[in-house]
Amino acid sequence: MNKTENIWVNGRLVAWDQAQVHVATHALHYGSSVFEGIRAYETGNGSAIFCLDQHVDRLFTSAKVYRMEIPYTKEEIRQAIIDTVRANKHRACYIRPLVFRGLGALGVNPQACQVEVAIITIEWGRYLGPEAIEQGVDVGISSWQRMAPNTFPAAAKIGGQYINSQLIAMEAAEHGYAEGIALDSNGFVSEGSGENIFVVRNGSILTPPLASSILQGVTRNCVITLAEDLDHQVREELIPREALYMADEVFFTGTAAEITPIRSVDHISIGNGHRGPVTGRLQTEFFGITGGQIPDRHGWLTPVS
Ligand code: PPE
Repeated sequence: MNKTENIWVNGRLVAWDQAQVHVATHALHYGSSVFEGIRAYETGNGSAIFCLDQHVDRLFTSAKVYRMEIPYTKEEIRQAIIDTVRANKHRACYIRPLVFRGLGALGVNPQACQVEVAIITIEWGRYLGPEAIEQGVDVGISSWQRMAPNTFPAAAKIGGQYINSQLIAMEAAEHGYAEGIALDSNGFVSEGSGENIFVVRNGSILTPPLASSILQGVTRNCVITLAEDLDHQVREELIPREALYMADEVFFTGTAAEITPIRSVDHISIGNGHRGPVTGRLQTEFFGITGGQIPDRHGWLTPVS
């Protein structure tokens, strides 16, 4: 990770080396944080932040679920994100807003701890490797499941929940896979450690519903919209594991992963083992819009300057 010049911390921009926390920070002990991952793209007409409002909304929703009061308004956070990208003179970057419980008490109940906010921006290329977008990735079903619905609020982007993602990601790497796919507590397909998943078969597009313990991805929503623009209906329904092996195409979506084709699952090749036509058309739209070559017809881009 390369240092950037500025990090926004509790209302002001500070130098990278100054953005530090105390070891008694509650979030360090218990994962008490909510966060976002957002991308800014070089559009050919300056940089622009993708789906800024949707991400800020989800940050506040995650905080609400976790009974955490963010000490800024949505508009203030929105502006702070723009200011940080601008201050660091990025053309394209990954933005990480983080809201966490700081100092106050060491017990489990976090409510005595102050809520702190930071916004970090870094340069971040292809999440699953430089060739992934064209070649696709090899993935495996994880032995770790996503959390059962009465254990953690999967739809909220809460720091501590990412222990589950870390176990999935580390196990996948250990097995030589680019990523792992978790099943939900009923055994249906849920999502990757940091991506939503889509399945294409006989022209229909399926994706797991919110009840399969997924994060309701911003990119997932955009891809559903783009698919509809291309006259494909997307159905949110329970997906059994074998539907992955039987699929014509499978792909991941996420801010970091963008739209990444999956070419094999558990060493079983998907379709003909190459990026499929539906995935390709969705990528053309997605990268066309984020790259500024296709008009931003859904109003997804916020210019930085
Ligand atoms: N599921 C999970 C568990 C998840 O973490 C992400 C985002 C998604 C789905 C896709 O959501 P969205 O980005 O709104 O389309 N994962 C973020 C974190 C990746 C990381 O390594 O950290 C991301 O893509 O920014």
